[in-house]
Amino acid sequence: MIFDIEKETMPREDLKKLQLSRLQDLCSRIYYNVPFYKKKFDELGVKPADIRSLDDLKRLPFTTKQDLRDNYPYGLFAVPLDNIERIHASSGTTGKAVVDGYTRRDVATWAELVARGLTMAGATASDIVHVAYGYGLFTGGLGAHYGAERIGATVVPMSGGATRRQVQLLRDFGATVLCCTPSYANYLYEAAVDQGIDIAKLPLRVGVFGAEPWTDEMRQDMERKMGISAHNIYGLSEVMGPGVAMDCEEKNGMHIHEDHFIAEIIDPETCEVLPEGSTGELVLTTITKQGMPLLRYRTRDITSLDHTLCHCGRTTARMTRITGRSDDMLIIRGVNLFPSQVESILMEKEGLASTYQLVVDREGPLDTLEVQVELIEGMFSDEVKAMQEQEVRVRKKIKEFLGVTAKVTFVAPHSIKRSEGKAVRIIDKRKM
Ligand code: DLL
Repeated sequence: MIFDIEKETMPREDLKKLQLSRLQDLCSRIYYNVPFYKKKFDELGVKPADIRSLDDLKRLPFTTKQDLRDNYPYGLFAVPLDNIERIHASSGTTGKAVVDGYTRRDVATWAELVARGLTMAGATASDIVHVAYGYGLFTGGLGAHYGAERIGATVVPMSGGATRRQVQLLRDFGATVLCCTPSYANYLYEAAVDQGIDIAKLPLRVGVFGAEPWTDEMRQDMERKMGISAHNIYGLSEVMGPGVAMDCEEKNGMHIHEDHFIAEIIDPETCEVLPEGSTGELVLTTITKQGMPLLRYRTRDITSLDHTLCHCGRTTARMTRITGRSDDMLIIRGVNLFPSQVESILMEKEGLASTYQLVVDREGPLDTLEVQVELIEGMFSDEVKAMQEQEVRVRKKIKEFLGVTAKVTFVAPHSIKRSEGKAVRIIDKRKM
């Protein structure tokens, strides 16, 4: 099913025309209403009227997370505060919070885009949607909530935490759709096993998982053990929250709602726009947002775009699974590495759980990497030798495929701290 057949299957030529007129409108709105953008345009000698084609986007300035921090809290709003209906923010681990303001229309658009995504995942008005993303300033909970209401589903606004109770209510309320981070879904699965509940036997049939990187191997594992169809959902607070892009039934990249966002891929070092199909940093321009529109926002997320037609019939571009944020990229003795690359290798090995951590440290001038991975229940062996041999096999594979020498340590089931939201995959002792 397609939520908005006209917009989601629009011929690309028409879509581009719509994008251009919305981009021109955006440029006028921000030039005349946001001093930060007026200054940037003036410095580059560009006026809104100079934007005559989508290609002219390249002439416009980028916006970075630092720009948002410098204009904290309301400096980038393009409407008077009276017209802001909602505020969300992401705390970030360092520095000031990054704030986003939504007008009434922005909230309605957001609900509609999440509704499109839920429909792509196969959810309908007959579903019971259990939302275990956190509610509050984080966009996950309320974003999924409004989207589920918009398709007419029954919403269970559970939020994160109280994991034992979540499992009981998943069973008792008969949820058919679960929205949470993939790592929390794994945690819920483990908690269910502990309580003697087999999630695969519950009515649950769809997972809407996102807010953190995860691999296709992890998706397959979750689909198998939980008896669900698991879909990837992408978004970020600054741009809207969940609902920027979503997997359809083909699970072959996430469809970007291009009538609302223009996506570009740039080289994060040179900021040059890369040719179609290249991997690089995703840059998003919000062409319909009123409250806090962003021009060429540098997401730091690494992905690539695919414009080929999808079998589902939608004409929008798809972004590949995010390998990681450029901020999360580790450089171990000169080799660039994302946690998700290690995850792909771990998930191929039988007996290893999906809970792992990369511990980075320094010995003298050299960086060291230790991969700690949990064994699944029943696989912890007293036979030290057998375990060591297995560890060596994983180490060799990491070296062979990623070019990094890592120490691999198998740890007991449930020994790595679980998160109720985004998983912590990197412990960087060099920074402590
Ligand atoms: O995580 C919004 C969201 C909520 C998305 C619920 C999906 C579901 P932030 O907390 O601002 O917002 O974090 C945004 O999380 O820039 C990515 O690095 C990462 N991220 C989000 N979705 C995915 C995904 C929400 N599907 C940051 N795969 C983004 C990989 C993701 N990374």
